[in-house]
Amino acid sequence: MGRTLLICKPDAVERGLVGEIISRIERKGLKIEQLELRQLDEATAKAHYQEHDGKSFFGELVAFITRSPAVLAVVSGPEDVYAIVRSMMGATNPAVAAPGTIRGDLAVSVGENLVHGSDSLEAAAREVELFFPGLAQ
Ligand code: D4T
Repeated sequence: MGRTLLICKPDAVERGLVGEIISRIERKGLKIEQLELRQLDEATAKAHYQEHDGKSFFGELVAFITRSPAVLAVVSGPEDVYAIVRSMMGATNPAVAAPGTIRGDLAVSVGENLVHGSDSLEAAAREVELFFPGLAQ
């Protein structure tokens, strides 16, 4: 069994696409273990995106992810569930995200690309613990 963190970013909530996104995850056969609408604070957003600290888009990224509530989900499935969710999301840039993926079907902007998914086993463990501490116990 594996777990991963999925974030329906503020643009997904604002555009009313949370149901569509969660529905795709459920139809795929993955399980929603935790689901919460939450306003992220700046410190949590910076911790989550620490690998991008210092990049040109870091300020915009933190401002975007904290501008209105996001929906946080812990998704469980097979060991490589993080990779399954990533492939369903499509490429970071919606211009090259394949049709059939969440970003390929529903997004047009790199800055507002609807979803975040953990990109490795280690990232999944770290991110689930950051947003839902104690879940692993
Ligand atoms: P996240 O982390 O949101 O799941 O996206 P990805 O894993 O697909 O992409 P990423 O970590 O490379 O980028 C994180 C986040 O930053 C935004 N971004 C990215 C941006 O606004 N401008 C850029 O040039 C890049 C590369 C989009 C996703």
